[in-house]
Amino acid sequence: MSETVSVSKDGEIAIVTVDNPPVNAVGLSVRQGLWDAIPALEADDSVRAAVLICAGRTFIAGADIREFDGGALDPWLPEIVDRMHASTKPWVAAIHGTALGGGLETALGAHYRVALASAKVGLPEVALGIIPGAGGTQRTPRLTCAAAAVKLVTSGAPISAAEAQDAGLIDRIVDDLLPDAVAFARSIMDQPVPRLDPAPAPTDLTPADWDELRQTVQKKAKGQLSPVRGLDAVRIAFELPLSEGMDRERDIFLELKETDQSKALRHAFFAERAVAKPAALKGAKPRQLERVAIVGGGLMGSGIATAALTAGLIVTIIEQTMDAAEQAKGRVAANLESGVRKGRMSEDQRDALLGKLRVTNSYHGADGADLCIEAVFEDADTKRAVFEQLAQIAGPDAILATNTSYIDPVSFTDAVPNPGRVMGLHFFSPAHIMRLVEVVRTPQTEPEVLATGFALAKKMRKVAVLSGVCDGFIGNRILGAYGRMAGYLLEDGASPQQIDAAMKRFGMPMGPFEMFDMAGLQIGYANRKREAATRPADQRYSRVPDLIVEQGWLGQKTKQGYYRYEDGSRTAIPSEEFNALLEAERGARNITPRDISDEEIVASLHAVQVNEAAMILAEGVAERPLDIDIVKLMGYGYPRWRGGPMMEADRLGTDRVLATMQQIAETDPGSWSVAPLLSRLGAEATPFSSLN
Ligand code: T1G
Repeated sequence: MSETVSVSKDGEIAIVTVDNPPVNAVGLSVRQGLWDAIPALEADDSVRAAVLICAGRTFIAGADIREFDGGALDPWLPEIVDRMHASTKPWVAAIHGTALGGGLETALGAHYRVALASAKVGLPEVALGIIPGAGGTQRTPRLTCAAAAVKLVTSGAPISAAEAQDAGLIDRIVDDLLPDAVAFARSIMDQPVPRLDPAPAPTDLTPADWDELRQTVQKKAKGQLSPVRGLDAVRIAFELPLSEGMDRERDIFLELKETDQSKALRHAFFAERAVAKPAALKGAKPRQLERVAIVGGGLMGSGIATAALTAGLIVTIIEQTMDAAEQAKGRVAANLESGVRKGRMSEDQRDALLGKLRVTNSYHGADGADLCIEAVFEDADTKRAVFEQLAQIAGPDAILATNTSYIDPVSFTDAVPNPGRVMGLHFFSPAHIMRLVEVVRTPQTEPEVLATGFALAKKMRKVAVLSGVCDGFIGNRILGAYGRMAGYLLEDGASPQQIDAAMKRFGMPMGPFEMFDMAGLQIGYANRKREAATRPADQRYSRVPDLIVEQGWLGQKTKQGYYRYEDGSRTAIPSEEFNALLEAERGARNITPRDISDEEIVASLHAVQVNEAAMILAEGVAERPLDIDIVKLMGYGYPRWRGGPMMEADRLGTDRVLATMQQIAETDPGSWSVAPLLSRLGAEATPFSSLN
């Protein structure tokens, strides 16, 4: 055996236990152990059947993703699964936790599968830019219908044990996993061992149906390759015998594993976990959280309250009047109702969560709170007043957090006693949906307070990234550079629709100008006024964003911004009025518009983000390039299959990004400096991944 696979017996039933914490990934040691166990049990006349079970919290959660960057190591999982399926003695997979990827594929190699009702099964490989590579696309279609197989493979989403049983992937749902699995094995050990029919799986789908399915999957994949290739592999199961289908699946799997998209998605997977362990928090223990008070029940405050309730906390919203407080409660109720409609919770769960919400117009709502979060108007004086009240009423050790998205927390909390308990918790709107939280440390914030912010984010099923203090922290500061460059490109000759279309082809959910129109143009206007005092005198200033706001064009909400909008529609329509304003402004600035290629737009907008990120890293506002990537992936819709701007810079070649930034800086030295990027990468243009 191996140190991760052991065999015991219960009479004539062999129990093969995989024990490879934390998630029983089927790494080399597990594969070797299974490879050896199968023939050993075949040769043991005292064994009539085998149960495959896992120790710890879950059944096998897949291949060991860390092995992907090295060469494939014998024994390969497909061969192990084939060997198990060819066994003359029946194997029963006993599933708890999540049987994912290679885990489900191993279970499909067994002849039967039993599971706890709480178990889930899935084939999430497409989320890693690959497809199942151990028979998942070939065995699933031979056990369930084409639609279910296509959905499992191309969505990557897990399904419950009950759904899997309905789909024919699980034989029985049991209460007490091991004894019930052994009993099940004993009940079938004298029956003929069931085998998958190697013939092409039957289906009534026509070639036209498959083509239509492929288009649907392609549209949903938004540029990602693996879902579409997963569909191709599933289709093969209905056209070729099993052995040929397995070969074709393996070819597609090996091809995708080497793609930039898969490397980026694997980077995102591990980065999403690494951000939770910043060096600054090493050894810091989070405090227990039970009660949260939120000051401000507007869009953000009610979203944060919804997330806190869903995380199991008791929540009090403090508003200025009872009427406003009741309106806040209504917003929370609407958010929870949306969760019911989307099947994320039952009506009873919704009611139970609402039962843990109090609303009040008194700061005494903060009595007994472990954590108070300020989510009022983005104005330092308004926030200062809130913290003065909280400092008087909340407990002396209560953690006091601000949801400010730009302003230095110290600038309005300097009067708070015990400043070590002050931090920023920058949620992204809508706060009950967006997964990113920037946990902002002031120079005084204690590590355990920050660790508590990270623990809160995890309870909310969000991803926290540690940020130091600067204008806009990590994400909005980079957005500032992005928006500034987009404005320059606009003045120099591009149109909003050209810039937005280029960025959507890059993979962004929307372009900068559609995004600004959606968010509302007055936010940027206020920020630019706030920044005016510190803006470098020789930095190019595009007046276009101010001119449109001063026209009363605030974006979607006024049906006119960079685009125009029909009543009740969010569809951005090129605007003659805007174009006229832009032309007039170009004339006033003596700018002769030039043709700007999509390539220049994408390269410029990427380079200035990476350059700003280099400054953020150099200042210690972010710890690692992967922190920057996760902020962009989780908070700004950056295409996950590119891994984030820093991963994209490595893919392009940091020397190319450096050259683009040098060109930009030479053209407009007052607005841009390449020094930060150059100092971060060095003349040898070190890849960012080596700095993680
Ligand atoms: N390989 C290596 N490490 C893994 C891993 C995996 N498959 N899954 C998790 N980890 C690590 C993770 O990095 C973290 O490490 C720790 O385990 C806990 O994870 C042949 C080729 C199972 C639902 O894609 O979805 O099979 O940070 O924090 O929130 O066709 O982990 O502690 O050092 O996420 O309880 C397919 C990926 C692989 C499943 C548990 N399988 N994992 O969530 O814990 S490809 C997957 C998950 C494949 C076959 C193909 C989740 C989880 P550290 P965690 P969790």
